[in-house]
Amino acid sequence: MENKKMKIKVIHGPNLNLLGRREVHIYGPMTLDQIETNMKMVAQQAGFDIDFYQSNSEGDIVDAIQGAMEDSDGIIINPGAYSHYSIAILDALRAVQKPVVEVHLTNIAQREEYRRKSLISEVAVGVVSGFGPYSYHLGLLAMIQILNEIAQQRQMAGGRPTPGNPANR
Ligand code: CA2
Repeated sequence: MENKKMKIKVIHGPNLNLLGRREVHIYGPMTLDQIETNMKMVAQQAGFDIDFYQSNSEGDIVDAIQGAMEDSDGIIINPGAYSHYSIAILDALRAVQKPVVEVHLTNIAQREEYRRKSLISEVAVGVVSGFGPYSYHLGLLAMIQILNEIAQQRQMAGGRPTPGNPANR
């Protein structure tokens, strides 16, 4: 039987639906649709399924993260402004126990004081910040690498999970 493809869930937080249409001087001219089209191409070429979700509501994002527990192998998330204060999103990401890659269009370390700290980074395998839409691309390459490593380790372990492996987060 053919192996089922691994699936990556990409979650975008509040206001990211406005990309390319407002504040182009900060976030660039590319729309969310364009970013997703590029990511889809890369993911499919690498043999992964990918799906996308955007919401302006914290609770809906928590629901989407919980959904990933059932249907996804890894999460790429730009939590938007929630990065800086949402313990609910942090808790959900911790609970799902899937690898998380956090992405930001801007370099949050260079921005206003209140944007410099992301609560979410605590549960992320890694963070890509400051490369505009390319942050998503780099985040996706990182996730592909992480999931390929997990698949390889599972194969070596004869299909059994490999406890204690940071890549399992
Ligand atoms: O740099 C990032 O990716 C951010 O997550 C973007 C968030 C911001 O609150 C974070 O501090 C850093 C804001 C996304 C808002 O996106 C807009 C796009 C176009 C027009 C208005 C907002």
